[in-house]
This record gives sequence, structure tokens and C-alpha cells, in this order.
Amino acid sequence: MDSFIAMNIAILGAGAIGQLLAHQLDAAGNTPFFLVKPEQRFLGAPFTLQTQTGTQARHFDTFSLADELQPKIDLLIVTLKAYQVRRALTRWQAKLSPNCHILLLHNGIGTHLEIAPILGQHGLSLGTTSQAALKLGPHSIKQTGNGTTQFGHYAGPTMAKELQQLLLKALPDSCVAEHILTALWHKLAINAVINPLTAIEDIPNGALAAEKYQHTISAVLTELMQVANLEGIELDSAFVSERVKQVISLTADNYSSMHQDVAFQRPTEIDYINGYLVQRAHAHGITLFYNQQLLTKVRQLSQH
Ligand code: KPL
Repeated sequence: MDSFIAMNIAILGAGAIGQLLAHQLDAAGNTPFFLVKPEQRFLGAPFTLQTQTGTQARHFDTFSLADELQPKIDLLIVTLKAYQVRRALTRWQAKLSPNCHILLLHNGIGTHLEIAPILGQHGLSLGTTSQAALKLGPHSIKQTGNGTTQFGHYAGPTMAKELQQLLLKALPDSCVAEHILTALWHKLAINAVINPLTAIEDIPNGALAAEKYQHTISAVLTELMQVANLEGIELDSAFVSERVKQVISLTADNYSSMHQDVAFQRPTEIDYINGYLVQRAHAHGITLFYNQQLLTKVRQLSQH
């Protein structure tokens, strides 16, 4: 018998990435369910995923806090925005069995520190993905880009081998990262440059290749390298700069998630991106001129 079938996976956050993972897990033979707010409970038509090869429709159960949670969850994948994680996990915590493993997967860093007081006996893994999907409706998404996914252990009991293998099977180009924080910092560098600058300048990602942005980009990255160093995270500065350039060119026509958040007047993830850098810098007794400037400007934009 396939050992994958016995594992129950829940996804907290039925956004574009949460739904994409649900479809991918389902295709790998393990149908997850969603934990949602009562108004998002969905008993009707299936969830649909559009890819380059066609559209697929799948049924996923949805549970809200008022429901009895059957069966127990072995792995909870949290795909909420960073600023929603602590509050949502605090609400759901009483419904989770102590050996439910938690995997956080979002842009930015910092939630692993925020949830430490409520973690109890749960094992915690962190992850990062460059897969891309767009929400077309509440239960309908379009895959807009292929990408890689990395996840790795952070605290408490480690993720069960069966769960790891299931994720590796389900998620394209995925791997277990030995140093997951280093992987998160690599993604942080990309987001710390592209997200605020595209939001502030009101431009698509590709416009950041212009000469006039190069000084700011390199200053933001120099500050990031300085904080990483103080935090004991080893990054190769040439590699990081090259990777940022590459992502600007690979996603040239896209509008970053922060650009869209500002455009649609939604909260942004700035506090977990440049804000995280500024906060960690303060903890080490230094201030960051460029990252602080981006943080201030984006906060101002999202207030308007
Ligand atoms: O992760 C992204 C985002 O928009 O949040 C990038 C990689 C910058 C792509 O737009």
C-alpha cells in the first residue's frame, strides 16, 4: 500500500499558491483540505487550475474553526501572507494535534520568530517557492510560471520522512534545503529589491534593468549582505546580485506582488521584507539608510 495515502495534509490559506499546492498534492495522490474562514467555506463547484496544457477541476474539502476537524492533520502548510500567519495560527492552534508538523511558505522572513511562543511541541519547517500563480476567482487559479520550491527544518521535531517524500514528489523542482534560512535570505534579497522598487516606481519588474535603478539596487543589497553577515547567514554577494538581475529579466513583464498589493490597496508584506532587515539591523545596533527609505515609502503608499 502507498504510505502517502495515510498522511493528512491541510493548507491554511486558499490563495493562489495554496490552491496550486493543493492541485499538485492531489495529482501526486494525496488530496489535501483547506482551513478557511467561515465565509470562505466552499461546498459547491470544484477548484480549477489552468495550466499551459489545459484546465483541471478538483474537489477539496474546506473546514472553518467552527467545524469538527476530522481527520487529524499530519502536516499543516501555511500559505497565508506573512502578516496573517501569527493571528491565524493562534486561532487554529487548539485544533491541531501536538504532532502536527507546520510548514510556513510565504514571501519575507520573520514569522518563525513571531510564532515561537505558540509553537509548543509542533515541529516547524520553513519553505520558499518561486512557482507563480494568479487567482482568477475565489476557487480558480492560473499557473503563471514554473519555479523551484525549497523547504527545510527549523525547530522542534523534524518532518516525517513520508511527508517529505510526498512534498518532493508533488512539487515540481523541489528539494530539502539543509540551510533553509540561507535559502530564505536568497529569496529575501530578490523581494527586498524588486517588490518595493516596483511598487514605489509603479513599474513592471523588467523596468528595474534600467541604469537609473542600479545604484539603489546595489545599495539595498550591500545593506542586506551586512545584516546577513551579522545574523550568521553566509551569502555570496556576487551570486545574490546576479540572481536578482536574473529574476528581473525572467519576470520582466510581471508586476510584483507588492506592486499589485499597493495598486489594489491591500496590506503589503513590506514589514517582513525590508522591514525585517531594518529590524534585525537595529537588533545589531545599526541603521539601514536605503532599506529604511523603501520601508517608509511603501508604508506611506499603502496608507493612501
Ligand atoms: O516574488 C516575487 C513577488 O512578486 O513577490 C517576484 C519574484 C519579485 C516576482 O514578481
